[in-house]
Amino acid sequence: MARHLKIAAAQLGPLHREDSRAVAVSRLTKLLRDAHAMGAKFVVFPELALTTFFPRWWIESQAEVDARYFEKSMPSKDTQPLFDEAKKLGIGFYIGYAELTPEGRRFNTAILVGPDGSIVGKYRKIHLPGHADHKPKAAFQHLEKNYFEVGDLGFRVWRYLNTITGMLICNDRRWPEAFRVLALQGAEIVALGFNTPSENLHYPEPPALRVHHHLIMAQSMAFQNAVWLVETAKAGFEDGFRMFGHSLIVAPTGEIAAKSQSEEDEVICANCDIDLAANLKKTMFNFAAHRRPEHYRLIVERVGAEVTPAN
Ligand code: CDV
Repeated sequence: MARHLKIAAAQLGPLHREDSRAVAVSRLTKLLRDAHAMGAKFVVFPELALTTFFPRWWIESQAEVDARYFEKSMPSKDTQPLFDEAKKLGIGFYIGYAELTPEGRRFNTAILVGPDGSIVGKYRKIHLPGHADHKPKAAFQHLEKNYFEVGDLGFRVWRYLNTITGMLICNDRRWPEAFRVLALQGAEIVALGFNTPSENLHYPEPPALRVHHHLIMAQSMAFQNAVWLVETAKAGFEDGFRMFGHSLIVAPTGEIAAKSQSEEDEVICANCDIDLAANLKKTMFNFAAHRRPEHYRLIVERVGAEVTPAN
């Protein structure tokens, strides 16, 4: 009998600089209840879902950054109500947050929480976009390389709600390697939260084109790796800076099963047939039969492109 799992993407509208953790947690808890009312058993929240997207600002005082934006424990007194509500409703969830470890290391992190409220898995973002240097003339910045270390936990999957589930965060969705490493471990679901500015920091680009790239990447990554892909945005004009919505649930066929309509708090849900990928995995994307890793060595040996013609 086919396995079905009702999965929700719980999109957040803007969270402003002045919004407290209590505001964020109460909105997340409301979204969780909405998802439960739709029958969801697994809810995917965005990247850095407890605060505004602070890497858009250069902030001199690390003490201020740590106090305002980083979590020293998870759950904490502030976030416990979300865990309690999820446990009460019997729902599992993915959520992203800025992690400050006891050793003083900082990561852009996501966790997978079981329906019993326990933390099942942790992922620390590996593809950190943007820059580390201060660009005071830019309209906004993207300082993830300043505020976070590259994740040290690798790309992993977990047994979760009778599926095999992996986690990624935002910019990871642009890198086929990340998905393939999850797929090679048997991933059936990939959960991912994102914050993507509607404007390009580096050069003028129509916002619609940025959404187009987001959609084609999601559809191709889901299909080529035969996984259900759930991508959840934090969206809207956050402290005046716009980020697009377009939260998605994509089937292993590459078809969009659900898509958000707004740039506000919004839940979308799909009844996902986890076994939908079985035929694809036995035929076109039967990795064991068709992959040729002996010809893929450059993928791990070379980081940047180098012009190396054969003639
Ligand atoms: N939070 C992100 O990782 N955002 C990047 C932007 C900077 C391009 C993204 O890939 O959406």
